[in-house]
Amino acid sequence: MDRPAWLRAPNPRVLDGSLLVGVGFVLATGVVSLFSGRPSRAWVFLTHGVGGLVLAGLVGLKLRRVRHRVGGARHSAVIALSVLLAVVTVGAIGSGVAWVFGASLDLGPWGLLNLHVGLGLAVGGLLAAHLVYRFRLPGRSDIEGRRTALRYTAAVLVGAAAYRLQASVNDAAETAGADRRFTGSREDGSDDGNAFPVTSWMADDPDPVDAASWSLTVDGAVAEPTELEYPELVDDDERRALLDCTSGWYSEHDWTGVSVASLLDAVDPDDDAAWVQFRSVTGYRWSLPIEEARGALLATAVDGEGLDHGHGFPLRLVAPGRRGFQWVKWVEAVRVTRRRDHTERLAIFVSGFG
Ligand SMILES: Nc1nc2c(c(=O)[nH]1)N[C@H]1C(S)=C(S)[C@@H](COP(=O)(O)O)O[C@H]1N2
Ligand SMILES: [Mo]
Repeated sequence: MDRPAWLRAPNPRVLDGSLLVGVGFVLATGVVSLFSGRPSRAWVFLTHGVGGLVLAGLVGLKLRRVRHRVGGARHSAVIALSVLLAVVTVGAIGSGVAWVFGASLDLGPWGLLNLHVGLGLAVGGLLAAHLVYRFRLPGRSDIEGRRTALRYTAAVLVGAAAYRLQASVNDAAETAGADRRFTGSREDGSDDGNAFPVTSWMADDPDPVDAASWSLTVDGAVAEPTELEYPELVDDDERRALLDCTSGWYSEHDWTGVSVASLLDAVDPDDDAAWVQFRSVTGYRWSLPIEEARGALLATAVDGEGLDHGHGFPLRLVAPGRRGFQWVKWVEAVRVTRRRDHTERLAIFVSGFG
C-alpha cells in the first residue's frame, strides 16, 4: 500500500533546508540557554529539547539518503568532511539524549553536558564548512507548500510527544535524569555548607587569598569611592539562593554576607550609573544591571560556615536567578559603570591562563 504523501521522504532540497533551519534553531536556543536561569526562560530549554528530537529525525532521513555515497569510489576531502559532520552531529544529539536520561561522564574539569555543548558548537562550524561545498537553494517547485507544512506540524508534534514521554520514562525508571531542574541541572550538595562542587570556568585557580593583605575596592561612577579591609566587612544580609552551573548541577544554600545595596549606598553612585561589575583577584569579572545588583549579595559564608577557598573566600557574588558562571568568586573590586564593559565576556574565558 502507498504511504500517504506526507509520510514519504521529503524532497532532498527541502530536507537539507530543514536541517539548516533545525541546526540553527537548536544552536541558538542552546547558546541562549547558557545565559538563562529564571523559570520564565524554561521555554528555551523545552524548545531546545523538542527541536533536538525533531532534528534527530531529520538527520536520520538525511543519513538514509546519503549513506551509499560513503562506500562509493568518490572519496575526497569533501566526503570526509561530510562524514565528520555526520559523526559529530550524531554525537551532539546522542550526548544530549544521554544527559536527559541521567548519564554522566568524567572528563576532568568537564562533564557530559560540557561535551554536548562542545559537540554542538562543532556542528555549527562543520556545517558552515559543509555548506561552502554543498549549498543549494531549494527551488520554488521543491517546496510543495501544503504538504511540507503538514509534515512539519507532524514532526514537531511527534518531537513534543517524545519529549513528554521522556519525563515519564525517567520517573518510572528513577534515573538520575528524573529530578532535573528546568535548566537540565541535577541537585548536588544543597544545604550542606561548603560540601558542594567546586568549579572553575575555564582555568581560574588562584592561590588562597590572604585576608590580611586583601581589600575590597568599591569605585567607578560614584561620589565616594571606598576601600574596605577584611575586618571592616559587615555581614548585613542573608539570602537563600540557588547556584546553577552550566556544566549541569545545582546547589541551593543560605548565604550570608554584605548586601550590594548597602555598599552602593555607601559610595553614592552617579545618576547615570547603569552597571555594577564584580571583579575577581584573577581578572575574571561580570556585570549586573545596577537595579539587579542591589538585590545581590557578596557572601562571606554559606549555611553558616565561612566560605572556603574553593568557593571564593573571602567574598563571592551571589546573584539569584543568574547562572553559576556569573557568581564571581574571590571578589576584590566592585566597580560602578555607565556602560557595560564588554571585555568581561572574553575575560571569563581567558582569566587564569598564563
Ligand atoms: N573568579 C571566578 N569566579 C567563578 C568562576 C571562575 O572560574 N573564576 N567559575 C564560575 C562558575 S562556572 C561557577 S558554576 C561557579 C561555581 O562556584 P563554586 O565553585 O563555588 O561551586 O563559580 C563561578 N565563579
Ligand atoms: Mo559553571
